[in-house]
Amino acid sequence: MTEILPDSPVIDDRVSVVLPCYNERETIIDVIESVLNVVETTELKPHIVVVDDDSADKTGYLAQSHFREDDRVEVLIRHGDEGLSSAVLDGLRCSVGQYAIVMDADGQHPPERIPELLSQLQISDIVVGSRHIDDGAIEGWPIHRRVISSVATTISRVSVPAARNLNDPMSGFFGIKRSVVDGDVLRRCDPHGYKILLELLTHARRDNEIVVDEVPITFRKRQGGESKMTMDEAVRFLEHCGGLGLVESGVGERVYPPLLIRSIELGAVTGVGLMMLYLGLWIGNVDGAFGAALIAAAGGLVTLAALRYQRTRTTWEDTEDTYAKS
Ligand SMILES: Nc1nc2c(ncn2[C@@H]2O[C@H](COP(=O)(O)OP(=O)(O)OP(=O)(O)O)[C@@H](O)[C@H]2O)c(=O)[nH]1
Ligand SMILES: [Mg+2]
Repeated sequence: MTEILPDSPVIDDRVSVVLPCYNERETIIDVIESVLNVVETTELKPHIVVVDDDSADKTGYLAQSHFREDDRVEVLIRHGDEGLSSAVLDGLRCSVGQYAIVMDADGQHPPERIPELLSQLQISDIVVGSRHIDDGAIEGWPIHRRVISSVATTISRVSVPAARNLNDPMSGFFGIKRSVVDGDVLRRCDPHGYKILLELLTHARRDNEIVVDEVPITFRKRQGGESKMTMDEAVRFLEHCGGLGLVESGVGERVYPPLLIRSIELGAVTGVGLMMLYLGLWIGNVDGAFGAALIAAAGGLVTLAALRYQRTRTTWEDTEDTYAKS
């Protein structure tokens, strides 16, 4: 009988691919099948973790029933509006093996680039699928989307030091060595909004040097379903960048980033509100209706900001804001 040594290292030859999804029933099955096929061409075995936030269109249940017999696919269905970044963190918590890949479930990220991410992970800790390096591309984005994306990329590079040397810190397609995001890093992450890569980069490099690289990808058109990008997500993104800047500067150790960021927000909105009030009173002498509208808008803005501040807790995760999924 073969003796199994109790301390023999267990080598898991699987790679986890985390697929966060919300209302993606049109694409989820195709995406999972493509990922399975691509990973099967590598030396590693696929382990898919679908993380669904109880989508109204039952994306998670669809994946669950379609792959019921396939133990390569795990589906996590969360209840209670938790959001993209925390879905990725939960997916990473369920990951196995040496590496994990994170990608969208709407068909925009090319699964055929997974082998390249994996091979680059032999020498790097985090490998980002980048749209903004040679051979990278974005299909079919209108000009306004390109402008918004490049402004957001600049904001993240300026405010988040960990993003400074990356061409595409906003990417949602990346590979990561699981040793880099051990329990401690995942515990420290305080997800807010869409950009989980910024969060992971910031916390992973707090204790250790990490090597980050990029490989080119073509970001395709959505293969079905609808974008979840909203104005509210844009505001959260700005808050998140500010919060991560505080974490990296060390101020975040002394003051809770969410409270400080929301205080600054409330102060700035109150300033703008006062200017609108002054303008409204001034214009009101010439055109009463327009002046009154401006004064009402000023009041509305300041009330919203005050409500947002009042709902803020010490972590972003516990913070309620004015956002609700449709
Ligand atoms: N679990 C979970 N997944 C989400 C949530 N919001 C978005 N997603 C998924 O995250 C991925 C990225 O979201 P998208 O809306 O495609 O964002 P995007 O690619 O920046 O925007 P588009 O280019 O307009 O599609 C998709 O797979 C979404 O289904 C959420 O709240 N929870
Ligand atoms: Mg998308």
